[in-house]
Amino acid sequence: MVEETIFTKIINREIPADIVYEDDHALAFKDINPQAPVHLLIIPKKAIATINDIEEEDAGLVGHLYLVASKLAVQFGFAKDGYRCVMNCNEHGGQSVYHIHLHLLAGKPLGWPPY
Ligand code: DGP
Repeated sequence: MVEETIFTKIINREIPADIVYEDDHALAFKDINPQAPVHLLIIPKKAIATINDIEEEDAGLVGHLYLVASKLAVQFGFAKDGYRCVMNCNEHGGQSVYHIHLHLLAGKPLGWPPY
């Protein structure tokens, strides 16, 4: 069984979040600690701990997170200027919440590489 994280509580409305998108399979909300002028998190409603735990049957769901990202890019008006989608994995990847999430960062030219 996957351990419940703060993101399950956000999905279940047990704790507040600034939700910007929801459908049957995904939720998107503003990051509590933004690293860019726009910093959204797009999560599946299904609790998957890390990228390592994604299974074949989740392929469509993970692809769906990117479709949500592109919709939000249009909605927020930064599709043309550009943006970055990042999913961190485990300690060296900088993952702190063990429920996969796509960071969507935008609103300024973003530096690369990220160190
Ligand atoms: P990561 O380090 O890749 O696991 O990213 C986790 C992100 O989750 C981090 O940028 C901060 C954000 N976060 C953690 N707790 C909360 C919360 O309670 N609400 C919101 N909106 N974001 C949170």
